[in-house]
Amino acid sequence: MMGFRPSCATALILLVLSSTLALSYGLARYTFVVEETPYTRLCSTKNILTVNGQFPGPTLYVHKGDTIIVDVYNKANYNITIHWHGVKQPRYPWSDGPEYITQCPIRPGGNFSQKVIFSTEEGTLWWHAHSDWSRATVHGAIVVYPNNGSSYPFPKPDEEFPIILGEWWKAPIMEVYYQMLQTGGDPNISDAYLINGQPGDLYPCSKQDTFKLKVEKGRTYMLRMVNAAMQELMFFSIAKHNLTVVASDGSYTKPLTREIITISPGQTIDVLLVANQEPDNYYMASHVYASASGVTFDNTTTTAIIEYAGNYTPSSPPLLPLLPYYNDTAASYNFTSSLRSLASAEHPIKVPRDITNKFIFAISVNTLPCEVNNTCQGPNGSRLAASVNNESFVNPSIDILEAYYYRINGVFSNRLPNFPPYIFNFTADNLPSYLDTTKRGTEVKFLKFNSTVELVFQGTNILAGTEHPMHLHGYSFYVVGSGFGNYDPQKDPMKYNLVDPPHQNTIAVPKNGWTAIRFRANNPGVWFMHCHIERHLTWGMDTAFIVLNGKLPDNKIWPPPPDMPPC
Ligand SMILES: *[C@@H]1O[C@H](CO)[C@@H](O)[C@H](O)[C@H]1NC(C)=O
Ligand SMILES: *[C@@H]1O[C@H](CO)[C@@H](O)[C@H](O)[C@H]1NC(C)=O
Ligand SMILES: *[C@@H]1O[C@H](CO)[C@@H](O)[C@H](O)[C@H]1NC(C)=O
Ligand SMILES: *[C@@H]1O[C@H](CO)[C@@H](O)[C@H](O)[C@H]1NC(C)=O
Ligand SMILES: *[C@@H]1O[C@H](CO)[C@@H](O)[C@H](O)[C@H]1NC(C)=O
Ligand SMILES: *[C@@H]1O[C@H](CO)[C@@H](O)[C@H](O)[C@H]1NC(C)=O
Ligand SMILES: *[C@@H]1O[C@H](CO)[C@@H](O)[C@H](O)[C@H]1NC(C)=O
Ligand SMILES: *[C@@H]1O[C@H](CO)[C@@H](O)[C@H](O)[C@H]1NC(C)=O
Ligand SMILES: *[C@@H]1O[C@H](CO)[C@@H](O)[C@H](O)[C@H]1NC(C)=O
Ligand SMILES: *[C@@H]1O[C@H](CO)[C@@H](O)[C@H](O)[C@H]1NC(C)=O
Ligand SMILES: *[C@@H]1O[C@H](CO)[C@@H](O)[C@H](O)[C@H]1NC(C)=O
Ligand SMILES: *[C@@H]1O[C@H](CO)[C@@H](O)[C@H](O)[C@H]1NC(C)=O
Ligand SMILES: [Cu+2]
Repeated sequence: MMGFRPSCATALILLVLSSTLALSYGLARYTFVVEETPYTRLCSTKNILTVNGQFPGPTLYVHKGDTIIVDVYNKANYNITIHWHGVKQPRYPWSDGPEYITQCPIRPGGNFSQKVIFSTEEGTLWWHAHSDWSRATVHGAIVVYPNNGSSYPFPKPDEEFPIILGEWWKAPIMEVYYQMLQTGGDPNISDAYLINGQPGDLYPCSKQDTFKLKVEKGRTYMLRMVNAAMQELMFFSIAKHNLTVVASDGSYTKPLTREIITISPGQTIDVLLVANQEPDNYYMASHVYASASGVTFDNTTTTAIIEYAGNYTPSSPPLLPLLPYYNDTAASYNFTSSLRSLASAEHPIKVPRDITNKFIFAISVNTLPCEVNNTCQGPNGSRLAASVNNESFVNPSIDILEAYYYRINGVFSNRLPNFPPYIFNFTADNLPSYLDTTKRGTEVKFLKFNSTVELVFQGTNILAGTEHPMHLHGYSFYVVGSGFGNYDPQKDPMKYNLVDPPHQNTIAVPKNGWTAIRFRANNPGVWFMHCHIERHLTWGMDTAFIVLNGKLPDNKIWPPPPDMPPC
């Protein structure tokens, strides 16, 4: 996988060309050309959307606190937007990227110069398309190094590599997407999972291209892991080696040594790998953690190979790690709930203690009646949907940010309930089917600048309980508590961790359980919040926070750039 660095020539030309670009003086500049490129996997070739012809796309290398410009050109036949996942973009939602939330899509032939403002993030993040389902192939890693004068809070690894988990359909992803919309049922499952774009040699026609990580005995490697899969949480392990987690979602963690990790779609995890075994070839492997009963999933296993340097006859096949069973909720939850912020003097944390806004958001998969005839492929001929507090989010046709900024009425409304509108045993078995349905609308939530938010996500067992990796744009939040069953507002807060909770931008709410997060609303703008399982996002498990401007000049959003894509 090729990374790339900005071209000084481009920066110079632009500097000479335009005084309106004075803001960009000195900023590193990158070019992303979105185009259709033929790729062969699993014995067949199809065109996929790529950035600069690469899949996975180019890795961006920055330092903490940098601001960069990415000039995005759409040379494909699909609308596109690019999101910088986990980058807070202080006061600058204009470049955040989710279509119809902060911008209209860049249409075929269009372009958009996106300013990406790094602030407190340090570690690994990623970028991906945020338009229809194009993120399946339009994604790449972002490496945020410590800034000048500081260093990693652990011994510097000898080498570092992005490890990007992906998901591959033999059919064009847009056909899978459109078919799901048309039938109203579940989308077709994928044909493979990928490690750095390759399925690995357990799949047909994949042996020679299997990703290989060359290591030397005694050295330490940092794997910058991204789960870019569309639909699934993943277990990951390396035969005979431990993995020591040191960061997640661009924040350092206390070192956590495990044989197996779980990573949610949207999440990033930095792990240290010590090459301390006999020189040989060892598999790294990943398959799903999928616990919803009655929901089919791609149960294949992707692999890559750790190849030690030296003269030896490698085991053939290499040793395969033992991964947990697909529905091993205990293994997944054990890992996710064991993450802790580093919370050191150099990397302090600030968990809000006095809470001004408390919300409980019930998150459900639902059904809606099929339009006109009753033959959709959801349960009982229904159309599948999903909701937050019984509101299934509908994308507007003008983005919410511009509608808010220019005061265009009728695009969204702020009536998302603060608490679930119906109280029932959310996680009970065999819930009555009248609970299946949901309202639809474009409902958001306003927050005053500098308010302190506690948000409890309550999973439900409507249709089938499953995990939901909830992602918030514009912020990282502290995960102060979680558990199974129904959240208890009296007892559960007493068990919160306010000392070293992990600082995440994506958190998997456990199956038939709850997760409590806290954040200070100090980044004004329009910030999408959604499940990072792609079908749940499409079905409407989404909302947005509109964080209002504060009183001081630097508490207000910047004005928009001149080249916002038109609606
Ligand atoms: C970028 O888009 C603008 C506005 O549509 C257009 O004027 C300009 O020519 C485009 N630039 C390139 C290099 O395509
Ligand atoms: C770090 O900053 C110092 C002082 O500002 C400077 O002398 C040094 O060259 C910088 N190092 C790098 C790698 O940029
Ligand atoms: C989805 O799967 C069905 C059943 O195997 C198949 O008929 C259909 O062509 C598939 N659709 C796409 C877009 O691959
Ligand atoms: C993995 O970690 C455990 C517990 O720290 C330790 O006992 C074991 O030796 C380690 N294994 C390897 C291969 O490093
Ligand atoms: C995966 O699913 C297929 C089809 O349902 C089944 O035949 C196969 O046994 C499963 N494989 C594993 C490893 O569970
Ligand atoms: C996991 O799946 C297996 C096989 O389908 C089943 O026997 C077992 O009860 C399931 N475990 C849980 C915790 O659901
Ligand atoms: C979580 O997993 C670790 C390591 O496998 C184990 O030591 C610990 O007991 C588990 N904790 C729970 C609550 O299951
Ligand atoms: C009725 O259902 C069929 C089969 O799913 C579908 O192809 C057709 O478009 C539907 N008709 C309308 C008017 O929605
Ligand atoms: C489907 O319809 C049957 C009969 O009306 C009902 O018993 C069942 O609960 C329904 N299932 C769902 C998932 O709505
Ligand atoms: C809710 O449902 C769960 C699962 O069936 C059950 O264990 C629990 O006792 C129920 N809670 C209440 C308050 O009824
Ligand atoms: C935000 O609130 C905190 C705590 O009340 C206060 O210390 C801080 O000054 C406020 N910040 C701004 C910009 O208002
Ligand atoms: C592409 O975006 C434009 C502008 O929002 C919209 O009108 C059009 O319907 C979109 N096309 C598709 C295929 O979604
Ligand atoms: Cu979900």
